[in-house]
Amino acid sequence: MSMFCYQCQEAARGVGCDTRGVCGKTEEVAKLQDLLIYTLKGISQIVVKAGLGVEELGSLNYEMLNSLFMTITNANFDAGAIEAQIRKMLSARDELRAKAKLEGLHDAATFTVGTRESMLEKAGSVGILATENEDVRSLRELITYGIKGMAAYAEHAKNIGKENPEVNAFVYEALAATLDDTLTADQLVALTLKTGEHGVKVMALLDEANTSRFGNPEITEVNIGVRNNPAILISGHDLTDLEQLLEQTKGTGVDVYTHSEMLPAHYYPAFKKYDHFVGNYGNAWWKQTTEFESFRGPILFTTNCIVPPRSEEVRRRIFTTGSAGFPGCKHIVADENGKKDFTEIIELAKTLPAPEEIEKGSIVGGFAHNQVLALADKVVEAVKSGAIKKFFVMAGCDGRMKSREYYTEFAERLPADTVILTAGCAKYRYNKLNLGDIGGIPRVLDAGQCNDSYSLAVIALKLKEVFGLDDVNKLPIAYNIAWYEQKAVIVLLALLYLGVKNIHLGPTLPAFLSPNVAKVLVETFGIAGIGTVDEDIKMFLS
Ligand code: SF4
Ligand code: SF3
Repeated sequence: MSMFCYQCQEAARGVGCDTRGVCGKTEEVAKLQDLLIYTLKGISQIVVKAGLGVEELGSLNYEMLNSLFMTITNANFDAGAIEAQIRKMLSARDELRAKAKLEGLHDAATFTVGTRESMLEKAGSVGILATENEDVRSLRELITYGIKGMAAYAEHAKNIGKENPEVNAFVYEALAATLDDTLTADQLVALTLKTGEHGVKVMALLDEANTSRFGNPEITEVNIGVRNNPAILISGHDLTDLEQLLEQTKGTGVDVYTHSEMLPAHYYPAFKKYDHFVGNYGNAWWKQTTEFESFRGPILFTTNCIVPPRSEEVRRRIFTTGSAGFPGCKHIVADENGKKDFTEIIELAKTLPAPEEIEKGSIVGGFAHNQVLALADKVVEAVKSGAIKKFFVMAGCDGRMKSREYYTEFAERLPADTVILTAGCAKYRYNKLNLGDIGGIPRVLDAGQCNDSYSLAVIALKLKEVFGLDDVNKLPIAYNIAWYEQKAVIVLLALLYLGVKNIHLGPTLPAFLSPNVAKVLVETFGIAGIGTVDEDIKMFLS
């Protein structure tokens, strides 16, 4: 077997990708990502064993986050960039080890490699399958994927100048633990929950960072049509990149549109002042193969989810920044102050035609915690009067699989006295349906990006308080979550930590859950998969 990866929902045959990723990841990139993760584990062991505090580690904290982020599904396909990151992290590791003078370190903390060839050879023996016991492997990977999602959110917060030392410290603690062969399955289960606890912390941190810098999201109608100017499409999750792009395109005659997970940027007051911030173009990430063709202008990827472009013409229009990368696409690096120069993208946009219209009209969103709590009286009244019978949290990710049509049908067939709470790119399965409203409250309330699932938890906890309940599971809220990549893993672990039970997860359960680990999740938390739309609606409403 040349590679092995099973970290996302589209893992080949529901088992794992072993020759080339369904996502387009090559064997080389998969192996280099494995080696990068292995290196981070080695660094973590040194940090933990030497008892180093995160405040002593300087830029290493950020580089850990960035490295983890580079290995998230669909974030970085550039072998050269990953190789360079391995070299950077190996030299940081060796410097740390020289200072710490520790005995009995794991191979991850001491191995050496030279050429790319030797890296690939080393990677072959340190990947996922190197852990033989399938339950231990399953728990180690579950924790590692949670940490990847956590790192992505921590990196966004850090870009806005917000850090939580506890989150940084936990990244080392958790990664070091994945090398520890003395830990029992029970101890790893406990660590999984602790990962969820830090997931709540990191989402709270990012929420604080975003809202303190850009204001609280508010109800917003977002245009989904186009204007007749050249334009740039921005995708991914990083709002500081968007802010810089909007500033630099001001007065240039170039419009800016969001794609996929960048849509919720329109809900923030800080971005409403830009007249050239026109609207959202297209749908969830996986539709980019056709939508980027019709957009015609340059595209800036600030994070995942990149799909390998079908043509050279589209590839030439794609730019990446931050942890994102794709071979042959220009990568824009920040200077030491975090400033990025997007001139080349803007100049290219001016030479290209305006986007082709693929839709008309608008969609509504902006229902993060502050906005929903401002409407709390109305919501509580609607629940008390019976106008709203149940809320359905349908947050998470979208993906290519046909089985995801389930979520559109589910939304369509829910009774008219139910409300969908959503966040993440899962929303594109139903945010353009005409589902109406209940006394002025829209039936689909979009809180924002996947990290804004935090808002949904805050709303649930507030409702619990308002209704005087002792358990969040007594609320009329059902959880039918769709997942794809590792950010959804940290969101799920955070919800479990908050005590949410009976979460349904689809369209398929993770391939990385061994039967025994899946059994623990089912028995302890009531986690379940999905069935047919009609049966599930009946089950949720009963
Ligand atoms: Fe396969 Fe998903 Fe891994 Fe890509 S990220 S190689 S699709 S399991
Ligand atoms: Fe989407 Fe990739 Fe997960 Fe942020 S952009 S939710 S899939």
